[in-house]
Amino acid sequence: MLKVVCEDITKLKVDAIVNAANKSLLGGGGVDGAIHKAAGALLLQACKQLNGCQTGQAKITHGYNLPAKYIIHTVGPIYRFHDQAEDEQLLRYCYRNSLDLAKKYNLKTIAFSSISTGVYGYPKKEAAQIAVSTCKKWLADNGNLLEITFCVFDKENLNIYRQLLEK
Ligand code: AR6
Repeated sequence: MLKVVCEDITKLKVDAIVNAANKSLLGGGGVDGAIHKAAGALLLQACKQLNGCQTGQAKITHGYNLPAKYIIHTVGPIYRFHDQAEDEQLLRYCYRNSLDLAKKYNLKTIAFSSISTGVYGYPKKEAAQIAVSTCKKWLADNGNLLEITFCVFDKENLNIYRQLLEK
């Protein structure tokens, strides 16, 4: 199942939330900053043990003070840093690798932030199309194993996801 909510992702009670991190995994601004602030200092300690993360890859930690049990940290592409096909591919990998990791941990519910659509500059509509199509395909390939929530933070993105999910 796929759905969209417009909320602060740090408030969601799901098995895992997906953080839009950077390669250092040591925190930053945007949703990453909000997650580190809400999860507490133990998250940073755990992230320091992970040795960073490549673009398109995903790593997992506990949720610490969050209502979510786990945090999956993925690193989206910086828009136009690579050519368009590569940007798209890397963003797809973020979703797919996060879902594979959730499956590996036997999780049932996962909520994604809109990876790369803030500081990293990915156009919201293009990013949402990639997010929805990748998740739909993953669910079809994996027997609808997970309940997937897209957690957006603004009306524009909410409307984009609503339209895509109605189809
Ligand atoms: N809950 C849900 N979504 C949020 C929240 C929140 N609390 N706060 C922001 N968003 P961004 P990126 C949305 O910039 O583009 C960080 O510094 C926001 O509206 O957080 O992948 C990292 O450390 C936007 O749609 O992530 C990296 O250096 C979306 O989250 C860099 O930014 C993603 O925006 C990653 O950039």
